[in-house]
Parts: sequence; C-alpha cells; structure tokens
Amino acid sequence: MKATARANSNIALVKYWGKRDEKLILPQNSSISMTLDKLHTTTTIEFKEKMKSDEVKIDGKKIEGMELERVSKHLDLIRKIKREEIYAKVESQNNFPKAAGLASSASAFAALSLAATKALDLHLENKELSILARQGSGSASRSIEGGFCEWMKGTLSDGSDSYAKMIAPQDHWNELRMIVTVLTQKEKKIKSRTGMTQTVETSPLYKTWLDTVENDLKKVREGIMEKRFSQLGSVAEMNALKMHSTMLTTNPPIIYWEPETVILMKEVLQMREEGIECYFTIDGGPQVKILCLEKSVKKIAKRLGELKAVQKLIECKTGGEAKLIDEELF
Ligand code: 2P0
Repeated sequence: MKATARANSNIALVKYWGKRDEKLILPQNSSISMTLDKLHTTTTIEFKEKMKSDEVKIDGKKIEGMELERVSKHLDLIRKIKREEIYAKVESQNNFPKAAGLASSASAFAALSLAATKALDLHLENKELSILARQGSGSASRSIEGGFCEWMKGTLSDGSDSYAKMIAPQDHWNELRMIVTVLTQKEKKIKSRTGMTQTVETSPLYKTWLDTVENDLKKVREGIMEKRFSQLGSVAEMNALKMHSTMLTTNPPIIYWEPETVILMKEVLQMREEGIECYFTIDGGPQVKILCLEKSVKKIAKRLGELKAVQKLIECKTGGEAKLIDEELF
C-alpha cells in the first residue's frame, strides 16, 4: 500500500485560463504544453489501516487547513474508486520553488494521482490518470504523459472527454529548449484558481481570448509537429500576452508581473532584434520562461547572467511521462 511517483512540470504554450465547471475542473479552452525535464515533484504515499485522516508534508513542512483539504479531497476521489475508507501518509518534494509560477500544482497532482492509484493497486490507463489528475489541478492533466501534450477541453458535462494526450514524444524535437528564469521566490498573492474565476466573470477581453484561442492551438500544434520554431515561438508569446491582458483587465486587476518580469520581457525583445531568436512565456507568477533553440542557449544565458534581476536559470529540454520510482521519501 505504498508507492512513489515522480512527475515533471509542464509549461503551456497555449494557456489554460478559465473554467466552465469549477468542481470538475473543466476548462473553457483546450491548451498545449511542453513537459520540462528539469522541474519535477516526487511523492511517496502510504495508506495505513489505522490512520483517521490524511497526513501530508510538502517540501519537509506539514500542511494544514485548505492546502491539506485540497490533497485530501483528491485522495477521496481515489478512495471512491477503490471503495475503501483508508487514509494515507504523504510526502512530496519539489526540486523548484513552490507557488512561484513554475506550475508546482501540475507536477504535484500528477505525481500524487499516479502514486496513490498504484499504492491502492488500481491500474489506470493514462487517459484515466489524466482525468483524475485534472480534478486536482487542471494543468496536472498535462503532466501524466511526456513530450508535448494537448489537454482537450471536451464537451461532456461529466468531464470524461476532458483529458490530455501526447501530441509529440519527448525525443521529437531535441534542439528545443525552455530556459526557466527564477526572478523572485516570493509566493504569489492570487492563486490561479481565484484569478481564473475573476477573469471569466469580469474581464471585457475574455471573449476575445476565447475567440482567438482555436487559431493559436492550430498554429502551435503545427509549429510543434513541423518543428517551425518561429511560428511556435511567436504564437506562444502572443498567447501568453493575451492571457495576461485578460488578467490585467479584471476587476480588481491581477498583475502577476514584478518589475524584473518586465525587464526580462524587454531583454527577450531586444535579443530578437539583434538576431538571437527567442520568445517568452509567463504564467500565473513573475517568472519568465524563454523558448529557444539549442544553438542560442549560450548567448542567451550569457545575456541573462548579466542582469541583476535574474537569480537562477534552469535550462530545460522536453521531459518524459510521470513514472513510478523505487527511491522513497520515507
Ligand atoms: C496553464 N496556468 O495553462 C495556465 C497558464 C497558469 C497560467 O494552469 O485551478 O494550477 O488547479 O485548475 O492548473 C495554473 O492553473 O489551476 C495554470 P487549477 P492550475 O498552465
């Protein structure tokens, strides 16, 4: 009744922003992501007959309140499949700062879903695992499979057709890189979940987001499949800017950027003007992720290294699927 899983984080190239069903976590639009090989969550879980409730540690710290409730609710879904009321001890370790806009909930709920179902001897296919992970955190649906994934929004009200599938494998595009910059490690003030609801309800630009996202999906899918870097990068960058435009225009406004974020965005535009081809993307936090090809990594890293704003750089390639591992956290 014990298992350990490791799942990689993923960064969306066409973003998920807004739900049509908050309980089942069904999105307003489909999204496409790149799995990252260097950012991951490892989770060990053990179900024990004698426990009266779940006990969860994240990065060495016991969690309580709403955070614990969110994990327990997810485990309830798994207990329901198993039809057994049995609680668990969980330990989870991220190799990157939690809640800093590096998508920790994606890798976390993917690893938890895989480890918990294995520990209870439930053998779920990737599709079912993605549906399960989605209900913990939408973006987690895209961290079950590796490579490039598309989370199809689906149309059914029970969510059974809303899951992510791999559209290109890990080794599809070996030259592609995503450089993750860590600019500040402050925890963000507005959770994605709250931000999304507020955006759907109040941003006058949200309709434009939905009207244009299908075309972005088509272009990004094509950019990945045909390895057209300029197409992929420019559409992904514009998609991130459009998402942030919907955030900025909510009531009250949501600004995930810090001054350092803008410095980085401008640096990317400047490098591009000088012929170093790269594009940025930004999620629900201040960090900037830079999409580029292997041949430009050194030049870009040198430029970023000269900026005071940058605390850390993590050079990522496409990562693999979530998997069970032998190394246990306890
Ligand atoms: C994404 N983000 O596609 C988008 C872009 C942030 C910006 O998915 O409420 O933590 O748990 O479904 O998955 C972050 O949202 O939100 C996210 P919930 P989640 O990666």
